[in-house]
Amino acid sequence: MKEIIFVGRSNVGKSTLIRVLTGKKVPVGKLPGVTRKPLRIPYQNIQITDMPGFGYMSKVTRKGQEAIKDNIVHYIEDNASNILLGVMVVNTTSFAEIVDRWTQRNEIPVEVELFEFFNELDIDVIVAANKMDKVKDQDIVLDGIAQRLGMSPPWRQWLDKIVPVSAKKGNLGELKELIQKKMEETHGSF
Ligand SMILES: Nc1nc2c(ncn2[C@@H]2O[C@H](COP(=O)(O)OP(=O)(O)OP(=O)(O)O)[C@@H](O)[C@H]2O)c(=O)[nH]1
Ligand SMILES: [Mg+2]
Repeated sequence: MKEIIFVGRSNVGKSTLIRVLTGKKVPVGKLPGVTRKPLRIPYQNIQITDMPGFGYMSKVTRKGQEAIKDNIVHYIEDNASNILLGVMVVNTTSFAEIVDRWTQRNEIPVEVELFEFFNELDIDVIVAANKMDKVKDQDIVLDGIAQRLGMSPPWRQWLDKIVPVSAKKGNLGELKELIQKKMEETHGSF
């Protein structure tokens, strides 16, 4: 079955977003590390996959975190032919700071790596810029996200790639329409 996969750092709101989108009672929580293995949720004639988050999690060692990231990469690799779309969820309030911290250490930030990985595998990817309810200078912050993912600002040039949302407020912005469009585009080919 074709699938749309939601990935992102832990606690960014992947599961909450899927809850709003599908209306299904997907487990969510305040602490990072709620979703521990890929959870498949039926949605129309496809499945939505809620992935565990990568990065910091209470009670998980650095090595454990690394293993979770590797599992995500392998999952995408193994299922690439079935994946219609990747939705990379980011916490808009902390994205720039985290990416810059990694870059200063000469490490490739996981979100940048994953974004490029989807592109390499020719899988369409949308960045859901979540927690917009907490963001003040929205255009400036969204420009910063675009730029760090290799898309030159202004972010509004990338309306089919970057979608501001607030899962907590039930605001999916254009995400639902973009997903619908993607599903219709591929209709008939599966
Ligand atoms: N302010 C705000 N909080 C949000 C938003 N979306 C989710 N949250 C909160 O963020 C926390 C984490 O939400 P989850 O949906 O469990 O996050 P997740 O990305 O699935 O986390 P893991 O499963 O641990 O990887 C919860 O306390 C949510 O209420 C949002 O749009 N705005
Ligand atoms: Mg989750």
